[in-house]
Amino acid sequence: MSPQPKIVVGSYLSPYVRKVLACLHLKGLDYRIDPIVPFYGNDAFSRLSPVRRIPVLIDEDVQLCDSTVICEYLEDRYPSPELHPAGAANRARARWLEEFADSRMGDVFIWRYWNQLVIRRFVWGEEPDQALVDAALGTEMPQILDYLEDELPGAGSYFFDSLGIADIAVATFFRNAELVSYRVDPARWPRVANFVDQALGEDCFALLRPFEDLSMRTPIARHREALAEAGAAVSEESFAEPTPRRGVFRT
Ligand SMILES: N[C@@H](CCC(=O)N[C@@H](CS)C(=O)NCC(=O)O)C(=O)O
Repeated sequence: MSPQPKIVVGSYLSPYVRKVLACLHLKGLDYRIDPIVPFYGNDAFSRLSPVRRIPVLIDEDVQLCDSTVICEYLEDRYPSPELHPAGAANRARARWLEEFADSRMGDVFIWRYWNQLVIRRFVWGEEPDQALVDAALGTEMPQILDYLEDELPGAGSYFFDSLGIADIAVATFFRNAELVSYRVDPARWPRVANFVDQALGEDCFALLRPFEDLSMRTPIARHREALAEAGAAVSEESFAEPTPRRGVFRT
């Protein structure tokens, strides 16, 4: 009997969902997606994800939360192609870059920037806090870009020999930034600008673009239907409900 396709719970617009989808693609694994915005998760979603965050992976009897946990599970269970570099020191550095992306880039790119411009408007019907957006654009994003510019080995390069988990974890945040019209200044951060173009041009990201663009221009209540019509591999069942709830960690 052929294995059931994996189910990924979470919107195409989440950088953490995109990270998992990119890993699934690179490993050639089939999946279906329940493209929910996490605030719209129902009670069954709360049981699946006790902190009400996406992504969640359901792989037959295995249910996992957190993009890093999910990608490590995929790496353990489907080791080829390997998404971590060879050698203990390089593997540790790749994990650090992934952690830096998930935590620091997540904080700035998503909570201080995307949250203000997209979530506040389209989930809660609130105006953005312009001071937070300005601080992100003027101070915090440049600090992150300075750091990444130093960490990248050279123009046209990934962090290690070939596209891997560190690249995926970092690049995914730039796609959200791009969706709200942010572009890396190539004169100030040439390595990062080059890295972003190259990484986001890889099939594992590029194939998701139409579904991300569609999600951006479609009211949340119609995401699932519109994505299915556009050919996304949408799951049969959904963990969504019509009314949003505030998140466990932040409002
Ligand atoms: N560390 C988690 C972070 C996941 C996360 O923050 N997901 C966001 C969507 S981009 C979410 O579900 N937010 C809802 C909330 O925090 O209430 C991971 O790597 O999966």
